[in-house]
Amino acid sequence: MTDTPGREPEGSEPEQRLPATRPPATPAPVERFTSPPALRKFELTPERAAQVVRQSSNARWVGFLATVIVILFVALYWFYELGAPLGLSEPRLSQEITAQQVTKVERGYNVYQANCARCHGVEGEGGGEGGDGPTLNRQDKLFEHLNENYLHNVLMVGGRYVCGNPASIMPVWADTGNPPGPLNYRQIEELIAFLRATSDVTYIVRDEHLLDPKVDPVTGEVLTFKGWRDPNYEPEPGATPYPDCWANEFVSASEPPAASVDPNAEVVTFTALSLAFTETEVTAPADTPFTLSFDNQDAGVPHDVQIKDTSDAVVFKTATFAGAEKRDFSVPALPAGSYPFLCTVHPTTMTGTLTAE
Ligand code: HEC
Ligand SMILES: [Cu+2]
Repeated sequence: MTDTPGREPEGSEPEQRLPATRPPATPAPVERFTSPPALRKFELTPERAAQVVRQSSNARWVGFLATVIVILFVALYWFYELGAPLGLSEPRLSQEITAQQVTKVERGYNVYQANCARCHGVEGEGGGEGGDGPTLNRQDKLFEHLNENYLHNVLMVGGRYVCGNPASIMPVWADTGNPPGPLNYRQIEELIAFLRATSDVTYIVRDEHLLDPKVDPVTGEVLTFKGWRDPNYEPEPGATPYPDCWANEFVSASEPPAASVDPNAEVVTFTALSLAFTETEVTAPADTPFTLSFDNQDAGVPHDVQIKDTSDAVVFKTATFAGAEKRDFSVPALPAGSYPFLCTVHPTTMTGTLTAE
């Protein structure tokens, strides 16, 4: 080879150059596509031939089974993930959602018992020992009034949201409220899940931190609870919906007609202040009608006076109204004796005895 083709030094071989000449193409002989005779020297023995047949049949089986396994796996996984037909199993995702819902309710139960039961009652029956919260477990209330949105707002804004009473004793609960309360958004969610939980599911009382089921130390059984809301509840046809403000729940219930008060009758005064009757021992004239003057001094809080006889039958009940307001009622003649009285809004804390003599 040289760097300067055509100018090779004298006497050297002439350089071969492109395009290189090719020998003319001759058609390839047919034998070229068959194996050379040397390779066919050894024929397959019949044993070897049988072995080859068997092996390829095995290989086909392996392939077939592998395909079947893959198909079965895909089918089973499909049903596991999306639910078997005919409702034989639930889709995995909705199982997971149910399980998380149960956990939420069970945690919400603990949050409720720790924070709310003292005012709203262990069972949501209202009027706990710490203050006087309204009932939360009434079906007509849970049906629509206590919806998720409303509960969110009440826990965010506090008791003043409920009836617009700025002096409400229920504080703000959410830590995003103003002023911030003690519960974070997860606890609020859990509380709402608990308050809306249905009564057809039995939940387990769990330890707040470990989530272990709590066991009754006496019977050794796991403690359980049920939701409050009856999922099949339907309001009576024509029933009025639950009032926007819980205080009106009592006001709208069977009011005694406002009878005209006899100006000459003796006046007996009942006073409600700070969720209590200021006088728990009251004296009234026997066998003669008298005027019950009820002075409700609790602004925004409904109270009433219900007088019973010793057999627990109601002999008289005033209207239920929010204070601060004073109203007079005519009480029919009572035979001499002693009569327990109470406020039906706060039946556990507001009680007293009326003596007719
Ligand atoms: C200090 C007592 C007290 C505590 C504790 C308390 N509440 Fe209340 N709650 C009230 C009072 C009182 C009202 C009525 C508001 C008003 O009109 O002043 C009320 C109202 C409500 C209402 C609205 C009820 C209705 O009929 O519209 C809901 C819901 C509620 N509370 C949930 C809770 C929850 C959940 C907790 C626990 C985190 C809780 N409360 C803790 C006293 C309390
Ligand atoms: Cu009362």
